[in-house]
Amino acid sequence: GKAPVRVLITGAAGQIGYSLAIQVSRGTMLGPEQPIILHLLDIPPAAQSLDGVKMELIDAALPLVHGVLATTDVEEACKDVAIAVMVGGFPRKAGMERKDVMSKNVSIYKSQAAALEKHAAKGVKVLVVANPANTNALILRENAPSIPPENITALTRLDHNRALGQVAERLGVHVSGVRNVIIWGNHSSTQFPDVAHGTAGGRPIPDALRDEAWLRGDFVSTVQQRGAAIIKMRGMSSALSAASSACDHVRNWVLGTEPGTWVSMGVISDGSYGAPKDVIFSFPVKCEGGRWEIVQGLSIDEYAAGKIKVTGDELVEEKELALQCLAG
Ligand code: NAX
Repeated sequence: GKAPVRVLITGAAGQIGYSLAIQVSRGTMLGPEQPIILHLLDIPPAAQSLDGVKMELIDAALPLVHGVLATTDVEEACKDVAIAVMVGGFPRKAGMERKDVMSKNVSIYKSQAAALEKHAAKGVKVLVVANPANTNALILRENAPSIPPENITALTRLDHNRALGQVAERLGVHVSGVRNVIIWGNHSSTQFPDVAHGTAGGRPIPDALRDEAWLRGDFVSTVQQRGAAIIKMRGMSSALSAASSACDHVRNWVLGTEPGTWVSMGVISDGSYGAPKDVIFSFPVKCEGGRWEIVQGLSIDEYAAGKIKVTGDELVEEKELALQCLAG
């Protein structure tokens, strides 16, 4: 059989971590043939709960799992990991300034970047889930110069999957027939969910729907605000869908996207489509051989260009704030 791959999950005692640990363990992330060793990291106040998660993973008698390391030591957690899913972070609490939240995450991502750089396997692939996801990924990149920038990504696949789900519900078709939607920009309420190049049952989505008002109105705001809508319903934020989408992101990155299909990933921007350079920006990407590539040549109308500008501006602003925090 294959040698086990070490997969790091930070924030593993949290609610996404709880869902992600079992999904990874059942092969959703790396395939049903790939054995894994889980590295679960959290902070000392969550140590007991983290040990409880480890106990449950033992109890689930999982054939793919060849070991579970539960630790609060960042250096130990990063040792030889080939995949790192960064779910731990400092959430924004009511009444907190954006700058204060940013500075907490800057210090977390700075030290975790250093530990990854020092201890992770060569070629480690990093996915940042914790918010502000794009900018946390950028901080990680700034502080881990020996990790190739293309190996550091942020999660916008949940937004992408939400867009697929909304279109499928609206058309009354199965979600597997809907493809090639795009999330542009930031994983925040400025993101631009775009169906202009997407298809449903092989037909262009705009033709299948024939409802431009919905596509430019409620569709966009529903996808942008879906996280808040879930919190309102559950009293907790999205967790199973976030974990499932994180598995989709890594699986496509490692094992490839289907021919003729792209997905959305937050990746280092080269300025394609008028996005600002050197921020982590969500683009349509195709993956093959463990590498992603931004899909080129899509036409961008004035409406889309305006939306890309707004979310790009926000990312530049977040970057400036993060760099201020980094400078002290
Ligand atoms: P939880 O609060 O349930 O879990 C977070 C866990 O991280 C906690 O156990 C906490 O102790 C741990 N943690 C905090 N600082 C840490 C550190 N320095 N090292 C290791 N662990 C640390 O939050 P949960 O609902 O699981 O959400 C996790 C993160 O995902 C949040 O930042 C959230 O905003 C973000 N999300 C991002 C999404 C995306 O699409 N990119 C969607 C879902 C989610 O909202």
